Amino acid sequence: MFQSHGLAIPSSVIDDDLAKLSRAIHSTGAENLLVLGDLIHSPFGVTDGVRNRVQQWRADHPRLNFQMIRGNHDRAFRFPVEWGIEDLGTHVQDNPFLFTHDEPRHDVNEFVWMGHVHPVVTLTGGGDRLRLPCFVIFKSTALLPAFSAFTGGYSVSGRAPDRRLFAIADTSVIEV
Ligand SMILES: [Mn+2]
Repeated sequence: MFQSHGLAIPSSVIDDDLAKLSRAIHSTGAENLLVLGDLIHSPFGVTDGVRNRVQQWRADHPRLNFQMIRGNHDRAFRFPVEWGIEDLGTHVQDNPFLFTHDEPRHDVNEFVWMGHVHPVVTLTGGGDRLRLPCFVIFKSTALLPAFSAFTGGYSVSGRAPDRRLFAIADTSVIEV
């Protein structure tokens, strides 16, 4: 659910994102959903249509525990009560993990999961270029890929000794 520069994005993008989320919830049997910030890009993009669509989706998942950490884009946004979101503030600790949006915390011993950067990796081969969202895993920090297909990303490339890259290719996650 991202709206670029305050413009409303096509409702099909929101529908696709929500459908993908529903598939992930059903296939994993997840009871808890934790969003690491930037659920919305701009409050101006949350039209009545968007608000209602998410409300409808939420009603379809009544038993889901929906939690979120605030991102820089939605730090001041008042999430509709009907969305049923538990606001966890800037970070949450769940040993041995710490979840945050964009505030690296080097004062903790936990393994930190972060959003915000949403890395992508470009694979080349046979004259083709494929740009895929990816996880970047460092020794004590991991960067999550964006969930929405509408989101851009920070390009990472090449092998490095201090991190591993895992690309999302359709329904598979592969180390590259
Ligand atoms: Mn962000």
